[in-house]
Amino acid sequence: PPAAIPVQVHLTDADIDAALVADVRAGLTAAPKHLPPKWFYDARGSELFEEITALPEYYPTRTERAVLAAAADTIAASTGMQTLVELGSGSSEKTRLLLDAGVRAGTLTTYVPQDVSVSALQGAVDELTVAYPALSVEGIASDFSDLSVSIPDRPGRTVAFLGGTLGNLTPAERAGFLTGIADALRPGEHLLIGVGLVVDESIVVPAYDDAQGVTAAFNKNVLSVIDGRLHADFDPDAFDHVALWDAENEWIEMRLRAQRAMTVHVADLDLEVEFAEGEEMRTEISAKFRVEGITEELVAAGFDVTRVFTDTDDRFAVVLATR
Ligand code: AVJ
Repeated sequence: PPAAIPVQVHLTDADIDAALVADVRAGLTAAPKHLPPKWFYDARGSELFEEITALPEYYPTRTERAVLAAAADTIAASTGMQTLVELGSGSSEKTRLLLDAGVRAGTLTTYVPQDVSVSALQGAVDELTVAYPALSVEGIASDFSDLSVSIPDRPGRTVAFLGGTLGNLTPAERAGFLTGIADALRPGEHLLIGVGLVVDESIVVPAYDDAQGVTAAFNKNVLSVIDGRLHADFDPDAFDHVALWDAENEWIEMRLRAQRAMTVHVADLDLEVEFAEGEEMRTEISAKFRVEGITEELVAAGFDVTRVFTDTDDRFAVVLATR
């Protein structure tokens, strides 16, 4: 096999620490308190997320995989993709469907997986370099929102943002992010985006509140991350996992609810935080979309929506947009 191209690292531990410090200070001193979902994903959190994707209740991952499997050749043909850039590639497991289709079509030469986790990225790059000897695989470790490094200049790009992660952004953040992607692309280049669709509450809530408690452990893990990295003394067991459907905003909101009044110390921030009994802190929004809504957002950002692929139950959409 060809020698692996080392992952390009565009964020240092110092950058990550500075971002964590700023996010935790802002979130724990706000009313109501909140923490951004990006800090779920240390090694343990990434492992728990992988477990979530295999749960019977968590339909998004397997549904998106089925949609991609059915649509991959059509996507390859209609994009003529030469370069596939994947934002937040993680393990790149579902992406193989697109890589296979791009290779079958004879157009794809380059895969650029981007992720915030250097270790996940290095593992994926090593495996893909062996599995796809004809492709050049160039890993980029960065914050996905840093689009000038996350979307390098290469010919014939299709940018993929899969898994429904767009739903973790607020509507205003989404608008800025989608516009930034449009600005990074040339006319005729593509964006492929996976989004969860609005489904009945009886389907979506269990997906974020599973019977085995894996999602609860994933949610509470963010407190262990803060304990470990900022020398805080959160007791994750003193919080309950909450997942609720916000029907007005059409998003799932995950929260952590304090079981009792307590004071938490965050040594590295020289911060003391009071929690009242029953106080809830938001840890994630996971917005679900309607095809008309995501189409409007993409058009507002400067894209044409070329194709919308969905599963037969209309639970998940893969949207192909063209700059
Ligand atoms: C990885 C952001 C797509 O929002 O469904 C899973 C994360 N949170 N269970 C999602 C998650 C709770 C997931 N994304």
